[in-house]
Amino acid sequence: MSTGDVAAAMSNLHADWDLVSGKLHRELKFANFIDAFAFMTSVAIYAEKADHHPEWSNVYNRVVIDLVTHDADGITELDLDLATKIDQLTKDL
Ligand code: H2B
Repeated sequence: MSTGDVAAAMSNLHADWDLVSGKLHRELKFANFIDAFAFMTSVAIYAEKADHHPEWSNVYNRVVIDLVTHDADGITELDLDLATKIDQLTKDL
Protein backbone atom coordinates (compact mmCIF):
# COMPACT_ATOMS: atom_id res chain seq x y z
CA MET A 1 0.00 0.00 0.00
CA SER A 2 1.22 3.50 -0.77
CA THR A 3 1.49 6.07 2.02
CA GLY A 4 -1.47 7.86 0.45
CA ASP A 5 -3.57 4.69 0.50
CA VAL A 6 -2.68 4.12 4.15
CA ALA A 7 -3.50 7.72 5.06
CA ALA A 8 -6.87 7.45 3.32
CA ALA A 9 -7.67 4.17 5.05
CA MET A 10 -6.67 5.63 8.43
CA SER A 11 -9.59 8.06 8.18
CA ASN A 12 -11.82 5.06 8.97
CA LEU A 13 -9.84 4.23 12.13
CA HIS A 14 -9.82 5.78 15.60
CA ALA A 15 -8.01 9.14 15.61
CA ASP A 16 -5.35 7.80 18.01
CA TRP A 17 -3.75 5.67 15.29
CA ASP A 18 -0.51 7.14 13.94
CA LEU A 19 1.92 6.12 11.28
CA VAL A 20 5.24 5.51 13.07
CA SER A 21 8.25 3.97 11.34
CA GLY A 22 6.01 2.54 8.62
CA LYS A 23 3.67 0.87 11.10
CA LEU A 24 0.18 1.61 12.40
CA HIS A 25 0.80 2.68 16.00
CA ARG A 26 -1.63 3.16 18.88
CA GLU A 27 -1.18 3.43 22.62
CA LEU A 28 -4.03 2.35 24.88
CA LYS A 29 -4.61 2.86 28.59
CA PHE A 30 -7.05 0.65 30.48
CA ALA A 31 -8.46 0.91 34.00
CA ASN A 32 -6.13 -1.79 35.26
CA PHE A 33 -3.94 -4.73 34.28
CA ILE A 34 -6.82 -7.22 34.11
CA ASP A 35 -8.70 -5.08 31.57
CA ALA A 36 -5.53 -4.63 29.51
CA PHE A 37 -4.81 -8.34 29.54
CA ALA A 38 -8.42 -9.25 28.73
CA PHE A 39 -8.21 -6.95 25.70
CA MET A 40 -4.93 -8.59 24.65
CA THR A 41 -6.52 -12.02 24.97
CA SER A 42 -9.39 -11.01 22.67
CA VAL A 43 -6.93 -9.61 20.15
CA ALA A 44 -4.79 -12.73 20.40
CA ILE A 45 -7.74 -15.00 19.56
CA TYR A 46 -8.66 -12.82 16.57
CA ALA A 47 -5.02 -12.59 15.44
CA GLU A 48 -4.52 -16.32 15.56
CA LYS A 49 -7.68 -16.94 13.50
CA ALA A 50 -6.59 -14.32 10.98
CA ASP A 51 -2.99 -15.60 11.05
CA HIS A 52 -1.95 -11.99 11.42
CA HIS A 53 -0.26 -10.88 14.63
CA PRO A 54 0.45 -7.56 16.32
CA GLU A 55 3.76 -6.24 17.58
CA TRP A 56 2.89 -5.03 21.05
CA SER A 57 3.98 -4.52 24.62
CA ASN A 58 2.16 -4.24 27.92
CA VAL A 59 3.10 -2.51 31.14
CA TYR A 60 0.43 -2.68 33.86
CA ASN A 61 -2.62 -0.94 32.31
CA ARG A 62 -0.95 0.24 29.10
CA VAL A 63 -0.71 -1.55 25.77
CA VAL A 64 1.41 -0.20 22.91
CA ILE A 65 0.61 -1.65 19.50
CA ASP A 66 2.38 -1.58 16.12
CA LEU A 67 0.79 -3.18 13.10
CA VAL A 68 2.70 -4.13 9.96
CA THR A 69 2.72 -7.06 7.58
CA HIS A 70 6.17 -8.59 7.79
CA ASP A 71 5.64 -10.72 4.66
CA ALA A 72 4.92 -7.55 2.65
CA ASP A 73 7.38 -5.30 4.50
CA GLY A 74 4.63 -2.72 4.88
CA ILE A 75 1.04 -2.04 5.86
CA THR A 76 -1.66 -4.12 4.16
CA GLU A 77 -5.41 -4.68 4.48
CA LEU A 78 -4.61 -7.28 7.15
CA ASP A 79 -3.27 -4.51 9.39
CA LEU A 80 -6.28 -2.30 8.70
CA ASP A 81 -8.59 -5.21 9.55
CA LEU A 82 -6.71 -5.83 12.80
CA ALA A 83 -6.78 -2.11 13.67
CA THR A 84 -10.54 -2.07 13.00
CA LYS A 85 -10.99 -5.05 15.32
CA ILE A 86 -8.93 -3.30 18.01
CA ASP A 87 -11.08 -0.19 17.63
CA GLN A 88 -14.23 -2.30 18.05
CA LEU A 89 -12.85 -3.95 21.19
CA THR A 90 -11.92 -0.58 22.73
CA LYS A 91 -14.89 1.56 21.71
CA ASP A 92 -16.00 1.87 25.37
CA LEU A 93 -12.59 2.93 26.67
N1 H2B B 1 1.75 -11.34 11.24
C1 H2B B 1 2.17 -10.18 10.74
N2 H2B B 1 1.97 -9.05 11.40
N3 H2B B 1 2.80 -10.13 9.55
C2 H2B B 1 3.04 -11.23 8.84
O1 H2B B 1 3.62 -11.13 7.73
C3 H2B B 1 2.60 -12.48 9.35
C4 H2B B 1 1.96 -12.49 10.61
N4 H2B B 1 2.76 -13.59 8.69
N5 H2B B 1 1.58 -13.65 11.16
C5 H2B B 1 2.18 -14.83 9.07
C6 H2B B 1 1.95 -14.93 10.57
C7 H2B B 1 3.06 -15.94 8.51
O2 H2B B 1 4.33 -15.92 9.10
C8 H2B B 1 2.44 -17.31 8.66
C9 H2B B 1 3.37 -18.36 8.17
O3 H2B B 1 1.26 -17.32 7.92
